[in-house]
Amino acid sequence: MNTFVSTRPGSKDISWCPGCGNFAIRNMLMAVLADLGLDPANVALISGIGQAAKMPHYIQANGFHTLHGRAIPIATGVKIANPALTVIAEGGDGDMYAEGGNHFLHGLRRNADITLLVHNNQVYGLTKGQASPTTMIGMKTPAQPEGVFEEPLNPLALAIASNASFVARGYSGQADKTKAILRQAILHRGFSFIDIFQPCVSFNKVNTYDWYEENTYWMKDHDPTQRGAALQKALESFPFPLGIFYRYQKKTFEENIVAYQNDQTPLSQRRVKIEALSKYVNFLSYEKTA
Ligand SMILES: Cc1ncc(C[n+]2csc(CCOP(=O)(O)OP(=O)(O)O)c2C)c(N)n1
Ligand code: SF4
Repeated sequence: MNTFVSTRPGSKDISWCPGCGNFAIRNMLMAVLADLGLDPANVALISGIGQAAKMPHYIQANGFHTLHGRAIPIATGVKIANPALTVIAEGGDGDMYAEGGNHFLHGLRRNADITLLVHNNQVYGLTKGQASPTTMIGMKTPAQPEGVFEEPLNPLALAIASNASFVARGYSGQADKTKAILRQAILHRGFSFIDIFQPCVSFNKVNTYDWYEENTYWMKDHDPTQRGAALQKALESFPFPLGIFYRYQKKTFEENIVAYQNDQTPLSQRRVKIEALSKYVNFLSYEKTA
């Protein structure tokens, strides 16, 4: 069995707080990747900015820590360049739903064969607990001292409404069931989205481990092929359902692009044909006019 280790050569420390839900998500991911027999050389972890987004530093595999909110387009590009890679995009609720909100929407529509993990701690952890798009109404934060008054985003309902191909919610405090979802998400061909509740023990004193235990439940007898029922489940709250809400198989982004229609060679292994390009961009005969 291949192993995934949590340190990179030369890395000294980890900046997550003791007790943070991120540790469990990292351990689940390493265990599932190893269990699937994947080689770290064929796995790419792509993240934006935030505490959750530090994951590529804490798992030894290919990694790209990019700009705030930009993990999804980079992960899509990596997958197109080399479809043989298992590509995981990952970050926090602020990173993916606020700074990266636009990319989240279009990632759902585009259906590249990547897995998206959102560590949803309902605050901005790295910048000390300001409200994120999923913070509950009424919660007081350092930047919202009178309490949050905006409607929280419902990422699952949004994903199902967009006809995303795999939509699920897990909880970092319940590893076995969340690991089973993660495994199915990675095996799913297409864009697999999992929102994972992840307690921020330092800056979110409302949504604690106890709060999640009391306010979530695992769905039983839910048929994830039924979109209407999935949407109905996604609209439920207090308690919030956990599990796979919706699953739908359709053509992936890579399968739709012309470059792969007659040639399966990964783009990363092809030579740039300057002569062919010059047909479209006549830079070879550029002349100075002034
Ligand atoms: C364009 C931009 N805006 C704001 C910031 C500051 N910033 C860094 S991390 C962060 C919030 C991260 O929150 P979240 O994505 O929820 O992740 P967490 O730290 O909770 O895991 C912000 C606002 C930044 N680095 N770049
Ligand atoms: S601030 Fe919160 S999210 Fe960040 S490492 Fe600490 S507990 Fe985790």
